Amino acid sequence: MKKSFLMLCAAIIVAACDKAPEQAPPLKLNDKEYFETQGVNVLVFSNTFSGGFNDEKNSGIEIIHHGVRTVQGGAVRLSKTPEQWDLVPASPRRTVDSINNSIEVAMRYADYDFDSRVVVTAKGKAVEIAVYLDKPVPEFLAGKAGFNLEFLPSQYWNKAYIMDGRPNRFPRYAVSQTQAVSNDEKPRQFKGFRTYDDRGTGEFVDPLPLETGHSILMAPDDPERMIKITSDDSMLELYDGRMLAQNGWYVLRSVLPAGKTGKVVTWTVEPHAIPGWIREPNIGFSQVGYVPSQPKVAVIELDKKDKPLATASIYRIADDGSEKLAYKGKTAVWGEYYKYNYVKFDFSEVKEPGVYFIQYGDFKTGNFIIDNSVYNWITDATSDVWIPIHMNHMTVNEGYRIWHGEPFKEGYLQAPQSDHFDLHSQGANTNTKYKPYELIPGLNVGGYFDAGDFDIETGSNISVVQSLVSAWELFGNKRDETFVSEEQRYVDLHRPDGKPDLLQYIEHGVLNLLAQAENIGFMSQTLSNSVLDNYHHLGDAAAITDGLHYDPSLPKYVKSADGKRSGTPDDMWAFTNRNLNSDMNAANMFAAASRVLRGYNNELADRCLKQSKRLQEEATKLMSQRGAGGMGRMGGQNGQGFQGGQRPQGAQGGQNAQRPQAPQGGQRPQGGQNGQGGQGFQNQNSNRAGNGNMATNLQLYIATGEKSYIDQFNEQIWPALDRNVNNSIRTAMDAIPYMDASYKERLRPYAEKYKDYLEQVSNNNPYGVPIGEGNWAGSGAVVTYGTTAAFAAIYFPDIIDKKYAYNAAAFMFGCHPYHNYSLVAAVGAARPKQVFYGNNRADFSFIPGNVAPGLLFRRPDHFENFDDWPFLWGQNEGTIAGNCSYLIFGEAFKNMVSKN
Ligand SMILES: [Ca+2]
Ligand SMILES: [Ca+2]
Ligand SMILES: [Ca+2]
Repeated sequence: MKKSFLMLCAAIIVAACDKAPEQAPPLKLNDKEYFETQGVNVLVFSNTFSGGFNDEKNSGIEIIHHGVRTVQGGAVRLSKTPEQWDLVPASPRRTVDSINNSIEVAMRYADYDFDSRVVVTAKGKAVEIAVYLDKPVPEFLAGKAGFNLEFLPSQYWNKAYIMDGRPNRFPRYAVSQTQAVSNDEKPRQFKGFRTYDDRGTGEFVDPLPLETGHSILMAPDDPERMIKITSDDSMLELYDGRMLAQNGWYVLRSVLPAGKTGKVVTWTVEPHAIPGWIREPNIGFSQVGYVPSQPKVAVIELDKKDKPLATASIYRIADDGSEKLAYKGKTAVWGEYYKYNYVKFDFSEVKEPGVYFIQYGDFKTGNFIIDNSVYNWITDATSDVWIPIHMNHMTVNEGYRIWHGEPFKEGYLQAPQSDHFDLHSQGANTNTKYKPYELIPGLNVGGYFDAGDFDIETGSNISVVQSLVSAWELFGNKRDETFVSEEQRYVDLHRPDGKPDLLQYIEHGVLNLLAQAENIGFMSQTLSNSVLDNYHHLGDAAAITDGLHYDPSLPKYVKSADGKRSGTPDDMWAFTNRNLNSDMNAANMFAAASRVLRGYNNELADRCLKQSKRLQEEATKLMSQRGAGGMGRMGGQNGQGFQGGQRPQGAQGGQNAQRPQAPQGGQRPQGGQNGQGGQGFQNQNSNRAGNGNMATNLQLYIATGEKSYIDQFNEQIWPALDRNVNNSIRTAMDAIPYMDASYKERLRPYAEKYKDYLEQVSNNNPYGVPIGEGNWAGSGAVVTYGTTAAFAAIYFPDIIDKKYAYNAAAFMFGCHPYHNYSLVAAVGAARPKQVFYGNNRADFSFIPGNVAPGLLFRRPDHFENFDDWPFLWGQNEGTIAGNCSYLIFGEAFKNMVSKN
């Protein structure tokens, strides 16, 4: 309703504007080094292409158009519709010329010794984009290299475009024409891998244009999206990138002419700016609702040109459906945070259970509930649906639907030496008794898919078991909504089987990790895809590989006569670089698991304890042999560096610094696609892990009662707390139930210090939680922060207020920048997010209970979370480790809330 009203206003303004075009303000280079006018931001390599995952659809020339980043990828590219693993340009030089209102960026493809430059200059309401060559395009790239600009499909599909006067419409689904071209003509992809399986044709698929011409007007039917692009010297070609990959964008490009130097392509790009446009307020509140006693504060995000209103109101929806004013109060200006201005509206006084909404000026939010029960269900979707769907090596059924069949029946091969994708690698030495490509027996059992992909990240799986053990031991959640049969390799959702789900989930995680320890001898880095062309799989996990053992003596795509082997090299690989920190984490986890499994599955409990002691001993011995100073202290090479990198916030160093780094074992140093789960989790847990055998010693003490373990723990914990209280207090609190009262008393001063840290974080931004700025957004860190804060409020209620954990919950459930949707799939009554980067992302859907990384920071000043485009993992992917740490958060939080 409101939107169509605004559109109408916009249309009227546009109509008026046609009569007085001189009123539209010109684009100007601002002090943040982008071109700006109200409603339009043109960024020129504020965000650079990253080497780790190549094209993340987050880089180059970008346009934030009426608040939405709808255009990106502006750069010289080597193909028509670049995919994720196509080469991206390095940008060795970026020069901002504020006098001439222009930015110049040098681009380089080292693989082809190919350099070019792009110069973007503001010219009135438009920018001119010009590509310069000092040397002609290399021969192989002639006719291939071009200047590309990409447009977000979900914001343009179904809208009109007009090319050289010919009207047309952006297609809702990818249905256009392609040609097959010899692989010899395909520019090299990332590290020489191929994103496609050519089925033996020797050809790749090359899209044909939807339209070509010299002038295109996009979305004349939508003033917020309308852009006019013209080129006198080059042909504009419009492509649909989704022909090759579901995450492709619409691409407009001009091929660079062969044999020429100087200014070779010139475009004029004019994004329409609605005169006087002001972004709608984003009224942040908890979609899940509030318990009566808690603080209730809405955070209202405002355009800087918007004038804050002095008051806001709370309306109650009465039993007869009428709306009654329940509270009216003053707003309080918090101030500026990046590009927006913030005011807060405290309505803590509203305590009566009921259904409410917020009214701020003309803006009315969706409804929310105040009641003591609102948080009761916050983890159910995660525990009953998301986690079991991510069980590997099982068929997973729900009602009438099979989520996936049993994957990877052929097992896992020893990885050969490989500088791999997804941040994995295998060194020259396998460290095992297996030869490269040899089947490692027993690994195709148990374990969890990492995230939106299907590998088993060992580090994540270890943390999953640890989280599940904590949930079991600390909160005793015996919920039984899932049928799990390891014998049948079958999972059925919503079917109780008399066994607590948590124990079954722990058992399932342990089965794979034990198989690694027993068959490999130590913890693998990962069990992952061998070929890139099935790594990006979307659909049934059981269809990723053919389930048959790879036999190189057979021709590709051919099966053996007995139907048991095939010539298709699709078997998964086990990456076996030994990482002592990972072994130490596993020792810690196995000790905890053995304790929980005792009495449920004694045989498994015995195996866990045996591996725990062996790995702890071996890792300790090997570490002291390696003799690095930090190791004894921190228990592993990751520990230290990791902590430094993590705090205060996530991937600070941002995309360039972090991503390309080789993985250090199972732990992703930074929010890699996977690490992620990791991320938030690791914030805390890797610290715990990083605190190394400190946490392991505690777990072994709890498991065995042997005094030597707790003596060592005591020797380690106090210096660790002295070094950095917020990194170690969670581990310290984990010990409270097992220690005497004097231990807790000795912790009190550290709880006081921790409170100082919480206070400091609370004041850093309007939302009062740590907000990350890495290229994997920061929900994980918020969850971790909230978990530790909740535990602290439980153990030290006289020191630590509940408000810190309440802030974290509110952020997750809707009180955050950009939009106010709950970041947890299907959780939050009125408006959870609708699309996530799960393995069903091609359907623009979600797997219930998933936790999105959330608000992705784009330099220099923009937070975003797309809810109509699932394919940006840094915003929308959930990970097994992250979602299990959300489970702990939920349990700790509910426990805290219930305490008076
Ligand atoms: Ca069960
Ligand atoms: Ca196979
Ligand atoms: Ca992965």
